[in-house]
Amino acid sequence: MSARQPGHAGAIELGGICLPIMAPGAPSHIGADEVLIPTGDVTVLHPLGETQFYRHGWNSWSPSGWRGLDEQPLRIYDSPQRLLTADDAKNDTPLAHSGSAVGALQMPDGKVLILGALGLGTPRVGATASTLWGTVESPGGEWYLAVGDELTVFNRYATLVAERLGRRTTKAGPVWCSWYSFYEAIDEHLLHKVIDDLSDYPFAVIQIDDGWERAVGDWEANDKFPSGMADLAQRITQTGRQAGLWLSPLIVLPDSQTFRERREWLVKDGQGAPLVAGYNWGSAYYCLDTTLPAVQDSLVGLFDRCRGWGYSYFKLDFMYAGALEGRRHADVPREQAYRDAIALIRGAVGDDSYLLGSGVPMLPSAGYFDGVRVGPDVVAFWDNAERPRDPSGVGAKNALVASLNRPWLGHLYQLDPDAVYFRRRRSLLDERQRQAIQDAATVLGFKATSDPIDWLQEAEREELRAWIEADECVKQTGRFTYQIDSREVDFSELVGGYAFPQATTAG
Ligand code: 9PG
Repeated sequence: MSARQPGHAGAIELGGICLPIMAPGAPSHIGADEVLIPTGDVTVLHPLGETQFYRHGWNSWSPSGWRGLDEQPLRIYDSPQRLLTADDAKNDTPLAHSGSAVGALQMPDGKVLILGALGLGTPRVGATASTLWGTVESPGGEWYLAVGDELTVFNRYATLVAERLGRRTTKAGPVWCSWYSFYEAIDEHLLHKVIDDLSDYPFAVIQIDDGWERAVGDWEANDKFPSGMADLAQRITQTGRQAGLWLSPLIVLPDSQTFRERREWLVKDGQGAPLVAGYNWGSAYYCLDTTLPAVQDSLVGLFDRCRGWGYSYFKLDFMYAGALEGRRHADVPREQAYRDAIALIRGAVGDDSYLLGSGVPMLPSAGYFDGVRVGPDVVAFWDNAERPRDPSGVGAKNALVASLNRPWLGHLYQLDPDAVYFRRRRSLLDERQRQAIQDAATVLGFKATSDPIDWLQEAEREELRAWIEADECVKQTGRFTYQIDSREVDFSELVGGYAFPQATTAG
């Protein structure tokens, strides 16, 4: 029987409610109020009406959070280019509340009804006022269906995913990253000064971001780094830090030598032309076909080279491109093609390198990445007024909202909500907003900043030092509430009542 044909129709009782179910096979109980259902298309009838739905985004930058079923679905509006980069564009629709891998409905007694996939196959979960449904593009893991306390069932779901896909437990110490101060305007002279100024601060990692490479696709030092990348790594490691490097190893820009000379290495679209994998740097970019042996050899060679330079912390960006639908050499389901590629990279960098994923598909990254970005890019202002209906747009608010809606992913890898600012100059964040992003990094357990020491006032330097030295005791007490040591932190007001401005168009 095909996974698409319902092989089972019946009703089960979970948490005191009767739930008629159509599924490929019968549910089996693994607890009083939780069942596993075979992979395939699942529909659960529910009595909850137009309640709140939890939508989970496909990759690091995709919108995640709770929305009323009577509201507009949570998604990226008005920007098809952005959608291609920051969510699963193929499955996106303005016509349904739906998301990737897991979804949940709020019950009147405060519990939730959750449906989550325990494997790959590009699972989707959506809801209407009377159904909670799951679909897969290709057969994957089983479904987890449960009723219970919100934190309990999400944590249980993540634990079951980790049992099947794996989890990494290596933790990175505090990170200094070049992006959120200098962006691409880095050179070795500037970074030498930054590294010297940081010498007295207990950062564990100094990570060079975008701006060092010849081109996206050609991973050699550009003219701004005449001493080479090994020299820079050495300056970092000789002060006792781990040297970190940004790469987007699966994508290429048209101005790269790789694109010009290795056209046969690219994933193709339906017409046989190179598949457009997204837009950034003012251009379309393309994706390497990681099922090709020549591409695999090139990736292994690239990471051997970076390890040889002395880097052991890698921020791997725009990785979702390896999981886009397209024509590849081997006919492998797209999330599996991605997972095979990151398994290869993990093998090449070794078990002792730290891999931070950015723009990664969330579930398929479990077991290989040590840390994962869980929201869009932060910036030193609160909201992105120029893109009001794009929750993936850069901004402290969007980064905070997405990240704080994903704490359960912490069972799979470290959660990076993006950099914290200590500087008050060159920032438009008010103190409450600034403190909230600092607290989010504390509660999610990944501490990073981009502030160069000479941008900070004396008091800010001491705040930074105290934060990176602190080892707080954190406990989640509710959806958006935590205890940090003896301090209660409630993000609800900043993260809760998030709603789109009035819609101007439907799509
Ligand atoms: C370097 C940057 C930084 C940053 C990453 C990533 O959706 N988008 O179009 C989109 C574009 C850029 C982007 C994220 C999303 O930034 O998140 O930390 O490393 O690349 O170029």
